[in-house]
This record gives sequence, C-alpha cells and structure tokens, in this order.
Amino acid sequence: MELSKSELLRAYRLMKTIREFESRISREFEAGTVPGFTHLYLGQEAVATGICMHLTDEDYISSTHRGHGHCIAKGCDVRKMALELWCKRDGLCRGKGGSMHIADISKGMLGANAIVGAGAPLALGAALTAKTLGKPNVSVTFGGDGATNQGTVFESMNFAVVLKLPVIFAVENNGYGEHTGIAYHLGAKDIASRAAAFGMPAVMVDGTDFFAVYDAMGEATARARSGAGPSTIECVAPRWRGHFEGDAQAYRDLTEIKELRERKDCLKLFRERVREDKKLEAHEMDRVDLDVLALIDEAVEAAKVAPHPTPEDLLTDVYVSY
Ligand SMILES: Cc1ncc(C[n+]2csc(CCOP(=O)(O)OP(=O)(O)O)c2C)c(N)n1
Ligand SMILES: [Mg+2]
Repeated sequence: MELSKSELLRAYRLMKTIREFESRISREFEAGTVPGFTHLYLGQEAVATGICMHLTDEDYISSTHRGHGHCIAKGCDVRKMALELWCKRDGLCRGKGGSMHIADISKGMLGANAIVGAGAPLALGAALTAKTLGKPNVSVTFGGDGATNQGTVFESMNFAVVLKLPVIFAVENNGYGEHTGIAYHLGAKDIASRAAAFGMPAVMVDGTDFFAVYDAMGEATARARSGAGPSTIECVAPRWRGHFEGDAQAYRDLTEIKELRERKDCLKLFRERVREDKKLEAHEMDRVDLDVLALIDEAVEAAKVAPHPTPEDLLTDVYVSY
C-alpha cells in the first residue's frame, strides 16, 4: 500500500513518540519517581502504529496492561498521559487510572486493562454496536500471546465470526506471557492458525516491520468495513524489557535483547526502508526526533509538578451519569 510523505512522517513520529515515552518512563521508574507498576511497550512500537494508522476517532480499540503504545498510536494526548501516569488531577482519567487503567473515550481508546483477555469482549461489544447501528466503524482488540490462551478470546473469536462483526484481533506475540516463553505456553504451532480455525482470515506478520503490519491491517480493515467480518493479525515483535519494570528476567538470556535491539528495531528498519525507497530523508526524521524528545521532556517535567486530585475529586467519575 502506498503511503504519502506526510503519512510516512506521521508513522515515524508515532513510533518515535512511543519509543521515547517508554524509554523515559523506564528511567523515571528506576529513579523512583513514577508511582505504581508499569509494563513497557519497547520493541513493539510498529504494531500499534501500523494498526492504528487505519483507524479514526470513531473506531474503537481495547488495550492491555501494556497499553501506553496503543494510547499514543490512537491519538491520546501525551501530556495528559504523563499526568495520568503520575496520578495527577489533569491526567486523562483525572489521575484515577494510572498506567494500567488509562483510557480516552474521545479518541476511541476504551482502556488499558489489567485483566488478561478481557479486552476482546469489550472490542466485540463495540463492533456489535457499530453493526447494529449501521455505522461503518471497526474495533480492534490488542492482546498478547499469553492472552490468546484465555477462554474470553476464543469466545469472542467465535462470536465475531458467527455474527460477522467488524472486529480485528491484533495479537501481539512478544514471545512471553509474564515469565513463560511461548514455546512452553502455546500448544499450537502459532496463534494465527488457531484463529483461522474459528473461520476467519488470519495472518502472521513481522511486527517489527511497520509496512507488514500496515498492509495486513489495510486488508483486515477493508474487510471489516465492507461487512465481511473479523480477521486476526498475529504480529511477532519480541519484548525488549522485562514483563514489568523491575523484572530481573532471570528466565531469559539477556544477550537476546542486545541482538533484538541491533537487528529488529522497528525504527531503524523503518529509517533504512524509507531511505532506500527514497521516500524520506534522514534529516526529516532527525527533526522529528528532536520534536519528540522536547515533547516528552516537557510532558514528564510538567507531570511531576502538577497537582494531585483533591479529596473532593474522590467521588467524581465513579459512576456514569445518564
Ligand atoms: C485473567 C488474568 N490472568 C492472569 C493475570 C496475570 N498476568 C498479568 S500479565 C500476564 C501475561 C500476559 O501475557 P501476554 O498476553 O503475552 O501479554 P504481554 O505481557 O506479553 O504483553 C499475566 C498472566 C491477569 N492479569 N489476568
Ligand atoms: Mg506476551
């Protein structure tokens, strides 16, 4: 699929923003400034970006415990995300969600979710709503390789096929479910073939290749928007960090990560490809790098000194008012 120069720059900016946001959070976490618990998306940036570049604010996504990249790619305000991670009053969820419950309905981001496999039925509901109302919208559920072992995901896949719902299962195979490698936790040879068994098109792509993800999602979205039903895209993009920040990763040979950073860095691969194809020049991307660094720095420094919610804020946003 052909992308214009501005679309390519947008893709690069999104991936770079995720990379720098997560790298900064990692450093801040180590320094002890970020409250709570966090799971980073480093190494998987091309997945959220290649998927969400096909979506509008009226299309929904459901996310996971590793959700910062999904938020950024879906257009959430990075400054408000930082405020939310620091549990501040002006955060995306008024400081009540934090990293693992971050959401922005105005952007179609239904929420990160600490319950593994729980995002699939949420996206299914959004797809059922779109179909019932006759709207052209699609929904995407992001979920890990580990999550595909949950019954909720199987039930959602079957339901989506039976009702031909406009939902896309974006499976992020990062090689691990917590501390367990995929070779041990997955009974099948891959996840795509399992999804195909439910009766939908399912492909496996290199999740570190933005273009591969983008193209697969283009087909899946066109199919969903035309009323032909769901698809699954298994994106293979190994996890660079531990399961959570602070995970010593004693179960993993750490030279693997060094190699991944050298050979499977989606940003490096993107830069090489667009330069080879003469679509973008290095200095154009370097400028994006500088903008992004300044944005993240500003967002994090502002979040650190911003006010916390007050005791009066405790009872707001607890129930929806109709
Ligand atoms: C229903 C449920 N079971 C178990 C857990 C504990 N848990 C949190 S993350 C995780 C692993 C998920 O692995 P995967 O879906 O591959 O996502 P990744 O962390 O690799 O992004 C588990 C088992 C949970 N949060 N919810
Ligand atoms: Mg995983």
